[in-house]
Amino acid sequence: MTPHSSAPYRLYHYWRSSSSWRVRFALEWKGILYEAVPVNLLNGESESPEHLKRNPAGFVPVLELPTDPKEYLTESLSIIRYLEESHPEAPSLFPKTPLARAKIWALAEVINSGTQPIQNIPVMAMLSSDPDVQMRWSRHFIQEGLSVYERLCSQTAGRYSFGDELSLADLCLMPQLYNAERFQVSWDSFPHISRIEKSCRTLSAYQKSHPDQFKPIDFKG
Ligand SMILES: N[C@@H](CCC(=O)N[C@@H](CS)C(=O)NCC(=O)O)C(=O)O
Repeated sequence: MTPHSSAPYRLYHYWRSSSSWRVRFALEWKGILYEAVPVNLLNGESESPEHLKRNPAGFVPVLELPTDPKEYLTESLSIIRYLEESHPEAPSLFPKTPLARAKIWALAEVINSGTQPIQNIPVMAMLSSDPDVQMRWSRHFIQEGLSVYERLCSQTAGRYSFGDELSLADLCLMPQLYNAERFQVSWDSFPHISRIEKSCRTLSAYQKSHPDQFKPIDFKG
């Protein structure tokens, strides 16, 4: 899908990748034009020489900058920080004080380092080829991650994870909840997460960046 063909940024992404959704969400929130270029994680495209030149890990997302020569940025949180710093005029995703920023980074890292990597496709493939084993593993670690997030954000949450302003933390939490749903993990017993999710759902940036908007028409499974 190419929402804006003359856009300055090009985002290599996969529709269901939670790390990709974080960056799509940030771009939409900040109103930054981008062209979304799909990279298939299921058919070897992410391991192709072209993609490995963009990211040696073979992961998405990758943000291509309109520079000459082209620059490729990897790691979703680093990309979002780059967008924040290079578009300071656009709505911010980071609170002003160092203490507040440290708290939203901590929440983001509960997902980014402590939860998402454990249920990445290559990790699951190394664990077992049995889908039931993979399911039990993922459910366990998603449940754990969300439980930590709930307790941590109980000190800070308002409408969103940190007060009443959308932040990087929410951009990490929403895609993780999408994964939780896929793995049949409920967050009904987590009142803060439930409230934050309801708030985010109403945002047009959430809706426009949602995986459903990018799902290939012929996708089966
Ligand atoms: N820490 C990285 C994680 C990136 C990542 O794990 N991407 C996944 C999709 S969410 C991926 O590309 N996996 C490759 C694969 O499944 O083969 C980031 O935040 O960008």
